[in-house]
Amino acid sequence: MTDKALSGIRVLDMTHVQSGPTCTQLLAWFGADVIKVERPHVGDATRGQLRDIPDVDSLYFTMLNHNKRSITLNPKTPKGKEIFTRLIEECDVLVENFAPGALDRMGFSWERIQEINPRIIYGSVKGFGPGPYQDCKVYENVAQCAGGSASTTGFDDGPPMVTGAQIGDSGTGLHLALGLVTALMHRERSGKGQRVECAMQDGVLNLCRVKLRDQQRLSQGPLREYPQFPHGEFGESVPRAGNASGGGQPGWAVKTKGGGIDDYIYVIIQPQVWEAWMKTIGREELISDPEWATPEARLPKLDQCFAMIEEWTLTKTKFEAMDILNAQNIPCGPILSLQELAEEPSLRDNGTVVEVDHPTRGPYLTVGNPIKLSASSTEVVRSPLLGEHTDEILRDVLGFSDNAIAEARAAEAIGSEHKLHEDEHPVPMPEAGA
Ligand code: CAO
Repeated sequence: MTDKALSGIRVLDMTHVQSGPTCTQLLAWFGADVIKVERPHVGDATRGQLRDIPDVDSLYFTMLNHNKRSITLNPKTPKGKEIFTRLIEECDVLVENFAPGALDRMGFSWERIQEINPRIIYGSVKGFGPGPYQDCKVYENVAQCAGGSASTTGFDDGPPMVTGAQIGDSGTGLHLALGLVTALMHRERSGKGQRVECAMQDGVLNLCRVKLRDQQRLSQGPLREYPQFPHGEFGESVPRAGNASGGGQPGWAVKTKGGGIDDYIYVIIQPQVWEAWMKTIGREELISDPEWATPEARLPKLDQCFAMIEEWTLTKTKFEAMDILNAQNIPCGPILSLQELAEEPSLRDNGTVVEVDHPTRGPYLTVGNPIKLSASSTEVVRSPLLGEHTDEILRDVLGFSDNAIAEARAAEAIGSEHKLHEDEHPVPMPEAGA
């Protein structure tokens, strides 16, 4: 791990569910020593959520907590507070995404944390920033709705729609990871830590930036690239745009041969490829026809353009269409199902889809690090079992003796899961520190 970009950085990871864990997983992939603190005998709630195999850590948990070590610790007990304080002293970054005020209620306000370690960087995810909703608990879809994504996703005649991409949770985790690394760089110069806060609503709105662009354009007239133009109605706010492109080039998802639910290809009509398009679909007469030849002429009848294209794409599979269109530099992309993505050899080859072995669940597929650094490669290591590294962390990071560990356990500051696992599972435990 010594050559990794973040090696030497120690992260006290108080995160749970999805938003926080995605952030600390990225830091771990870049080489930080991420110590995940979990409630004794309970752990991150996702360990038990959406379980596919009884009594085994769920894929929800395993896929968000790679390359971390797990300690079970209760900072609400007197001995637990002592240990947690020592960990704050030894760590560079503390990250949490509890409901507002939870860490303060444990006795660790930002002021107290700074007092313990003025160099520490404290990152947190909350649903909302300061304002009327600052005390609310928030999950993914709530953030998508509150951040502008749901009102602008879906079709004009349908309800607001959430998206499958976890832009509220994983999107905010990404924002936070950037904030933490930036704060670490700032600490190099200032010697001081700082607080980094990311609100899920803000993160989603940031990803909906172009929709706020459109909101302001709307006051100058209809949004001519939206499917509502020219026949539909525009109200006072940005409407749902179906599959229309969010940029300046018209695009749409058209059906392909096969008739399956994912037999579609997304196609874009740039002015410079109009000729290639018309030749490909056998409508050469429209190349120079003034009714069709310019973007302005096509704009009011984009639906007819895509209908013509679809007549052709219906004669090809999405992969055949890809080959033909890419050869002519026509921007397009197949609608890929998760099954197709899981089986795609190029994603396996470049480490984006990875198979990982786990001592109690066996092999499973996961998404590896999508950020590739040339001098800091990522090896995806399975997620830790609950409390797997409790003793190791107390010994190696805090210098605890066996007696001190036993005392902490007797005081119920730390859990005894590691022992429980050994009793319950005949599978030999992996080496600590994996
Ligand atoms: N030892 C003892 N207690 C612990 C502990 C530990 N190691 N770790 C956590 N706890 C306690 C907390 O102190 C808290 O107790 P109090 O309420 O008494 O202060 C309690 O566990 C539960 O924490 P929580 O309120 O954060 O958890 P929840 O399940 O009720 O809410 C969530 C979950 C996600 C809605 C909430 O944490 C939240 O809004 N977080 C911020 C936004 C966020 O990240 N959302 C993304 C979630 S993923 O979709």
